Amino acid sequence: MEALRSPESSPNLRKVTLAFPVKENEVLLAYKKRGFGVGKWNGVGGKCMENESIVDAMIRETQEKIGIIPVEYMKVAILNFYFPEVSPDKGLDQQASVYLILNWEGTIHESEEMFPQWFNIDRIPFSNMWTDDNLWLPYVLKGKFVNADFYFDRDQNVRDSNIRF
Ligand code: 8OG
Repeated sequence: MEALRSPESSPNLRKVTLAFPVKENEVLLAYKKRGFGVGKWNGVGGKCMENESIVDAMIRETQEKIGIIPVEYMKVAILNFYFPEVSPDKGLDQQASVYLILNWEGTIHESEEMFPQWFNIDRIPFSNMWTDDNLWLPYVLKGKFVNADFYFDRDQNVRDSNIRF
């Protein structure tokens, strides 16, 4: 059986960003209309480009996907996603840097890839999200920093996790 990949054995995880605009007791989620994670509600984000900083990627992805430019934001989590049952060549293993966006310029709008909607933080649609999200999102929305490793099966369900607060 293949050993679980880990931060030590996979130091070069693909870097991705994930950002959640927040106001009062609401969080903005966006419905993914195509690509990886299609059909799920999620924060907004995507892959960092070569030679692009993580913050620059977070700002670019947010602008591309929901039309706003983050001006005040905070990093709230580093999440390592592993797919031990899928060949590493597929590039599914990745590290997400997660941000809350506290202030922004522009108007939130739909794009070809995502449909945005505000949700009360007590009514987040976890049953239509990645299955790890209910293990960390409630904590970061309450101001905790989360550092975690999640191991997924072929069906994109979490089969193991290691969460540090
Ligand atoms: O560029 P692309 O859309 O493929 O980037 C994937 C996006 O999906 C990126 O913003 C990170 C995010 N994402 C995962 N896995 C998970 C997960 O388990 N939970 C959440 N909330 N987002 C995830 O790739």
